Amino acid sequence: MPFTTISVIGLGYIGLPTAAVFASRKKQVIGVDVNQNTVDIINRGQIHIVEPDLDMVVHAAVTEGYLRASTHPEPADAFLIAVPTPFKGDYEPDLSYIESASKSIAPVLKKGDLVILESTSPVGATEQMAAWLAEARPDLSFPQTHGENSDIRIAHCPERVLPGHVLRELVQNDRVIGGMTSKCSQLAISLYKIFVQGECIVTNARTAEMCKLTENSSRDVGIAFANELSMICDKLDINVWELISLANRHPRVNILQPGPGVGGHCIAVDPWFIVSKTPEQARLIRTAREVNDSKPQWVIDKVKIAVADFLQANPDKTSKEVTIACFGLAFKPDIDDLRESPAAAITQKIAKAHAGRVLVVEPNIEVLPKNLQEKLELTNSEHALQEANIVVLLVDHKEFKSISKYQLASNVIIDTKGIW
Ligand code: SAJ
Repeated sequence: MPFTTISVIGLGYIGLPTAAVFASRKKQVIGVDVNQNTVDIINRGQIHIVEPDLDMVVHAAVTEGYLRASTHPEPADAFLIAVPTPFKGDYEPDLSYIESASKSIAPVLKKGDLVILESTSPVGATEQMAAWLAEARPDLSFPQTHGENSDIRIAHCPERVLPGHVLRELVQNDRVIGGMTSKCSQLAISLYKIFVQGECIVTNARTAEMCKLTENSSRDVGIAFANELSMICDKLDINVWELISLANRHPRVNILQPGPGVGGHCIAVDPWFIVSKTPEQARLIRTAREVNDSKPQWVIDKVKIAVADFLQANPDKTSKEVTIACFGLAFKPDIDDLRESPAAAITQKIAKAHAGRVLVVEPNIEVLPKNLQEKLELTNSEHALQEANIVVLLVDHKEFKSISKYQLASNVIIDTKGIW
């Protein structure tokens, strides 16, 4: 087996579970992160992110001595780069984390090593990473100049795991292996086969990069279609949920679900990597992003109309006396991740604009994060339904699905997920 020591650069939502799973297969794993606090937490056998069962796997890996974190790269046989690839203000991809990760591992590379880029990346990023490595290590040869005879093997193998199911999907999902040469792909397969039970399918690096972007864009376009339908149906006085369930009875139709917008760290970002490379061709992909990004404001406008209607029907009240309750803050159901969440953004904007009280129900958290504390009161469903005049359902958490029509009878309801 060519891999005794494996290094994972970037110990976030993808890097940490990947490092822990390699360690659980009794490989020596060095996790590297620029954040000293993250490194300290992991070295105590704890985790700094939320993912079911990850705490146990990391704890076992650290206490058994297979996983160790550090702020500085050390020699290893394989390096997996799993750092963020955000976009800049103009939706241009920001490769600066990949650049600094490559430059940080370059000094410890040795002949025979494998470097894998796992971060979701625009087409061409793997070649760019290879160029940075080659520039830093002129004493070693790389696939872009030496093909199958290179000292260093390089591949792009995008992660495709679903937050909340990461440990299962890491093992079970098929893996796209985009080597810069065929030997690069073969070495990458032997690395992933340490824990992957799904198929490892070989392609080139550019196709692997585009494949990951395509998967998330496909979902984004699908959700945009559902969101556009929801706004059309609102105008035409048609129940969009009924409409979609009827249309989905057709054997070749499978429409996704509308919602308050698209959140998370991937689907709302990755399509821009296609648009930025091919702006003239990627028209549908861009429009889908714009439709999904416009949905939160549409929901806020609905709430404003509901407040105005309520005041008209209750002329003795002022807007200060109208209480709004927002149900759900997470970016999708049954998780506690509030980052990049349209529900959280909508709630924050409602709190800013509304003169009266704004209550929040989020069963997956115990305290509101600092940026959401101003004017918002965290409470439970029962209390919120009792106090609120207007109820806005933003996330279809399982706790909310069991609320009955009877309990909702005295509130004005804006249901962005169609569960009530
Ligand atoms: N959403 C809808 N309607 C739907 C489905 C989802 O409005 O019918 C919304 C969700 O509420 C959420 C957002 O879309 O705000 C994204 O949620 P998601 O469950 O579709 O995806 P993520 O962001 O949690 O994970 C995605 C996955 N990609 C695909 O399913 C194609 C995952 O496999 C990727 O690994 C991940 O992105 C990633 O890291 O790229």
